[in-house]
Amino acid sequence: MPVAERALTVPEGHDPIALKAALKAYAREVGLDVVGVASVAPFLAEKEHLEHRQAAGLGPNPFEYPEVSPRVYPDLLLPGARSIIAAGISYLVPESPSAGGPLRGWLSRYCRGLDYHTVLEDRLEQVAGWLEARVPDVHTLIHVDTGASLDRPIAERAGLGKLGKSTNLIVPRLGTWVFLGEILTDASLPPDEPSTMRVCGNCTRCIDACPTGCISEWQVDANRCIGYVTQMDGPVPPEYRELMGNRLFGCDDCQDVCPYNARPVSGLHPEFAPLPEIGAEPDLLGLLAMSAPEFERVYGPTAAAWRGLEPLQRNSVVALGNSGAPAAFEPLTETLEHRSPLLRAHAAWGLGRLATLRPTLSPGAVEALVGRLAVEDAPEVRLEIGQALAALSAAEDGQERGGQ
Ligand code: B12
Ligand code: SF4
Ligand code: SF4
Repeated sequence: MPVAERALTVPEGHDPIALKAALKAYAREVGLDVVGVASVAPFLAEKEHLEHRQAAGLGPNPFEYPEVSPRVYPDLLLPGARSIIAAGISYLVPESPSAGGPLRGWLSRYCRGLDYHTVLEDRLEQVAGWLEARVPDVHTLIHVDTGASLDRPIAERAGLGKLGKSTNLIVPRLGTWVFLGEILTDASLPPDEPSTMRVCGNCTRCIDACPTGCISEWQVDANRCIGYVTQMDGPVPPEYRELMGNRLFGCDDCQDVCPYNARPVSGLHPEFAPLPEIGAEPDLLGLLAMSAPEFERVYGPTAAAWRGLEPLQRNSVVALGNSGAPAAFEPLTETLEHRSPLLRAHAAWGLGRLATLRPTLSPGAVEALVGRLAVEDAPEVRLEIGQALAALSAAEDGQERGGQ
């Protein structure tokens, strides 16, 4: 019988309400903090919004599932789907003391510990297995982040919390520091009511704090979000480099300022604590010197590894430039000789930036840049060197005029 026509049975002696209650209790037992059930009704407001974004050229972001329909009609993903079990897991852990020193980067909280995709998927698999053991012939489909499902709107519909202006889901007691995932199923479970919590009001803290100004109420221009920029392939567009500061992967500014994150519960899941070998503030020079196999060993278990080593090294070079530390001068001049043109190009920018922050380093930076230009073949690197030299010359002119 086709799945859609089948009336799925529930365990003997259980009604759907009891089944849902038992499932939620089991989900908490396996380490999920919030669980709810959403209906599979089409996400029509989201459909309109996604289409509007596409028409305006604001989406889809390269990390989003490209087609709209499977995102908003859940039964296109799992034929006969009747319910979506939405789950969230808190990832906030108590902050460790700062590693200190200028040559340190910074990792967003979501990628400091074990990769949440693996952790959450494992737990959702246990819940799906629990359901499959009780409901004959049930089908399930698990999504965590990378699937077509709209994790946030599903979680909101399932009553897990409310979406804030920053677009992050705010969960009572846990704040926004919550990973989301879901199980689509053809088992019929009674949906939960969406939360009646009223959020945000007149607050605009996330909008005001965002380094690139990419948040407008309830939407983010994803291509301008530092969370995206730090993960993109290829060169970082120049206008974002200063704004990145020492961020190596992700950005937490809109969450750090959110009043719902003022006193959230933390430390529920030590698996999300920074891995001891990396910490929250990785050593920039260590990352620059790292080999690919070493990177796989050290960063492989985290969510910061999926783009590979080069984007993190590129971001380290940007962070060295932004550090303004004299100790960054030598590593940057050495990186001008790196075999990767991407790193050489960013090293040229980094030297220009460093010497703008520390004018005493300017003559040495000019010498290194001119020396490299004499032997550099890659047009993109030559261009960056030219721009760095022009920026330094403009800065010098400005100082001379200021000194007159
Ligand atoms: C692509 C993506 C990104 C992109 C774009 C983010 C964005 N805001 O769209 C980038 C790379 C920038 C990004 C950054 C981050 N991400 Co991200 N990302 C995703 C992903 C894969 C898809 C999101 C998506 O489809 N965006 C498109 C927009 C349109 O959809 P949406 O935000 O899901 O839903 C909004 C719309 O539907 C809108 N909407 C609906 N109808 C209407 C109507 C109107 C008129 C308007 C204005 C809006 C509107 O309301 C919803 C929320 O505001 C999801 C996982 C998933 N599969 O859903 C994770 C996900 C959203 N990301 C997550 C996280 C943790 C982050 C970061 C915090 C990581 C970091 N520290 O750097 C930042 C946060 C930035 C931010 N303020 O959003 C979590 C969020 C958890 C939570 N509690 O909210 C998710 C759910 C991953 C997960 N499974 O846990 N991310
Ligand atoms: S993660 Fe950073 S850049 Fe992205 S929306 Fe939030 S504050 Fe803005
Ligand atoms: S910072 Fe303010 S406006 Fe932004 S999500 Fe939090 S409460 Fe809402």
